[in-house]
Amino acid sequence: MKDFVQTVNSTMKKEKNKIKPFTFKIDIVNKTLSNPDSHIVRKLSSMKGQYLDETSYDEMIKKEDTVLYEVYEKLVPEMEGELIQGLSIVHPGKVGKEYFMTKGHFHSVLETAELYFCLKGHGYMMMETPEGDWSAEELLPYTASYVPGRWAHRSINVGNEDLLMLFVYPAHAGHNYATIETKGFRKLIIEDNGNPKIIDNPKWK
Ligand code: S6P
Ligand code: ZN
Repeated sequence: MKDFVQTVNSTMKKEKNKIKPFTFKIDIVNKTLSNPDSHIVRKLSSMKGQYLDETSYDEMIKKEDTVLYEVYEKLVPEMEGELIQGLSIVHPGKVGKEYFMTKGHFHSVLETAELYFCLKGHGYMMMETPEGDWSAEELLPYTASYVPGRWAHRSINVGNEDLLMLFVYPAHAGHNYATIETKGFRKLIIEDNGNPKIIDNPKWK
C-alpha cells in the first residue's frame, strides 16, 4: 500500500445543517488530535520525482517506504464560510541532503488562504505564486505563518524532531497537487554544513 487516508469518524455527516460547535485537543506528546475525522499518512513512494537526489531516493525506497508525514483533520462541510483544521506532523530526515517535506499544493480555489501555527520543531514554509514570487518563512514553536491566497505551500522539517503544526483553511479550498508534481517548487532547502540552505531547484520547469 502506498499512502493511506483513513476516515476515522464516518458517522459524522458533513452536512451544513448537521454541524455543531466543537472543541478538540491537540496532544503534542502522542502527536494526534482528539477524535480525528481523517488520518493521512504519506510515504516516500508518493514523492517520486520531487527530491533532487534521485539516486538517494531510489536507494532509500529500496530499503523501506518510509513515512514522511501525517495529517489528522477535523472535517466540516466543504463549503464557503466553514474552516477545516488539523494537525500536520512532518517527521525528521533527509533524502540525500534535502529535508523531509510535504508534497505541497496550490488550493484549487486559488484565492483561498491558510494559517499554520507551529507547536513543536523547526521548519520552513516554502511558498510561491504562479506569477513567480517565492518566500520561505521560518517555523519555530509558537510562530504562526500566513499563507495568502494564490501561494502554493510546502512544509519542510529542518530539525531533528517532528515538526508539529496546527493548520486552518477555508473548507471549500480544495487541493491542486498536479501543478507542483509537474513543475516542482522554484526553491529547495538542503542541509549545508549542518544548516538549512535555500537553493534554486535545477529541475524546476
Ligand atoms: C491543506 C493544508 C495541510 C496539508 C498538509 C499536507 O490545505 O495545507 O493540511 O494538506 O500539510 O501537505 P500536502 O501538500 O501533502 O497536502
Ligand atoms: Zn493548503
